[in-house]
Amino acid sequence: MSKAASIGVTGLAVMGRNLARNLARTGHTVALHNRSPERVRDLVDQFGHEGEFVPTETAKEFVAALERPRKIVIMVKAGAATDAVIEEFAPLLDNGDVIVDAGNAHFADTRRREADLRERGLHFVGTGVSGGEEGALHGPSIMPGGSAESYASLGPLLESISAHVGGEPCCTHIGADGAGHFVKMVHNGIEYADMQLIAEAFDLLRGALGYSPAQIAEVFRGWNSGRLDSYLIEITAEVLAHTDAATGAPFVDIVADQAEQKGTGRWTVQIGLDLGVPISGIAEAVFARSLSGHADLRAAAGDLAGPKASLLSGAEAERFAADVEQALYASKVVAYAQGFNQIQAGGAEYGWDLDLGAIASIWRGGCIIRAKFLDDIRSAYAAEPTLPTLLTSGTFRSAVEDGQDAWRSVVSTATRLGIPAPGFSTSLSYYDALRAKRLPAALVQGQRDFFGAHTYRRTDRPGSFHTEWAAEGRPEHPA
Ligand code: NBP
Repeated sequence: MSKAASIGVTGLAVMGRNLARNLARTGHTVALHNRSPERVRDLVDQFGHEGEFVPTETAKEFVAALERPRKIVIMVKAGAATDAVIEEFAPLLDNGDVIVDAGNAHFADTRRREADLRERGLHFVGTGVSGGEEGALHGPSIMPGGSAESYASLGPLLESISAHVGGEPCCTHIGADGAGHFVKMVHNGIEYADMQLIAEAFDLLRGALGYSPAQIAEVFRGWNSGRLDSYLIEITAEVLAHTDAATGAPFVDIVADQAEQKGTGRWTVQIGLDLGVPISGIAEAVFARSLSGHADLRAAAGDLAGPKASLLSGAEAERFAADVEQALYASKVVAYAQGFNQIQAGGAEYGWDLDLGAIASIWRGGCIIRAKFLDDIRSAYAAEPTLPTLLTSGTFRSAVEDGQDAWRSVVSTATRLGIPAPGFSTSLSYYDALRAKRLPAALVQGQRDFFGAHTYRRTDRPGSFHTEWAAEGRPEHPA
């Protein structure tokens, strides 16, 4: 008779298998299950020596292998498969058992599932897991939602397998029901923006200075030893330095320039719109991927005229790489400021008591956006938990204010040379819009009142006003 398993994993494709191995390597006894039992056998054959596994073939066997309260991690394709697996296991479980969905579920589905399972006496913990397959094996960033009670029994287990930074686990209880998956969704939206901004920096260095991918890799390596130090900058340098074995060409030049997406970035933007949070940097990143994929549209418009452009020269060329670093940093601050505002708005809408500093803290290791930068975000929220925007906190304010001339210069160079830089430009516009004393929104309200009697508020007295445009609004036309 095998030892009772402290946790079980069902769904043993790449993510589930690596998470199960991570749990076993960390000293937990792990029950294994998968719809097709071959995956269970393969895992035990290849990695059985790594720790204590309890292989099972049926749902009943799997449930029987677990100590109580049972903890089952589901790691299957998000959507209908998750519901199917929940319905397979829930009837076999007892009050107080915990079902963890570690797939990339939409947080609204997680809220629905949590409410349903709570009614049935079970805990449901929608959990964001970031870091891809390597993270799952060596220590991901883990964002569990669900009840505080479920975290009391599950948390130590998850913390033990998460990445650690400075001895602290990259896992914390995010908040009730769908909070974990919501935060993971915004994490992915920020990841889209971060990647887009880095890609724009590459395009600008190439288009304005004529640098080769290998030269740009060197620039990025330099940046990676400063304030932009991050996993994404590090891997970008690797990708840019890579040569295609078949052709000898820079790898980046033989890859089709159509970026794909699995959908979490799109969700972030959709929810941003629903919550009314301006996440323009994240939205531009999602649209930039979408635009890149419209091959027919691009082919049809490919011969449109552009500016007569030549490479930069002289002093402008000399300082351009440093300017791009400043623009990248400032635009990145905007992307994170917008993402954290969306998290704040989600917390307010769904009644989650979110600790923004703790969220920044668990993104410092294991996940794709891990970066030194997140330490500063953590400090900013520690100093002021209800900070309205990261842009106004000490470190970020001074960095962005000091870098704004370079930021503006890079955006105007991009415009002058006809190099698309949607992430840099929209971030700068966001910065300028936030600091503007008056916005042309006043005129938009006037237009709305004119054609639709939508009313407006005045700057000089409270209340709601409408102008009788036909009677008093139209100026006399000269005869
Ligand atoms: P997949 O998303 O490719 O899913 C494959 C797994 O789902 C297999 O175990 C498969 O069983 C199972 N499954 C399916 Br499909 N339909 C099922 C059903 N109706 N009933 C029971 N099981 C079913 O695996 P993955 O790439 O390992 O990702 C797992 C989860 O982790 C997803 O939600 C994904 O979004 C998320 N995630 C992935 C990454 C990543 O880098 N890949 C990162 C972060 C999160 P079978 O073996 O019998 O076909």
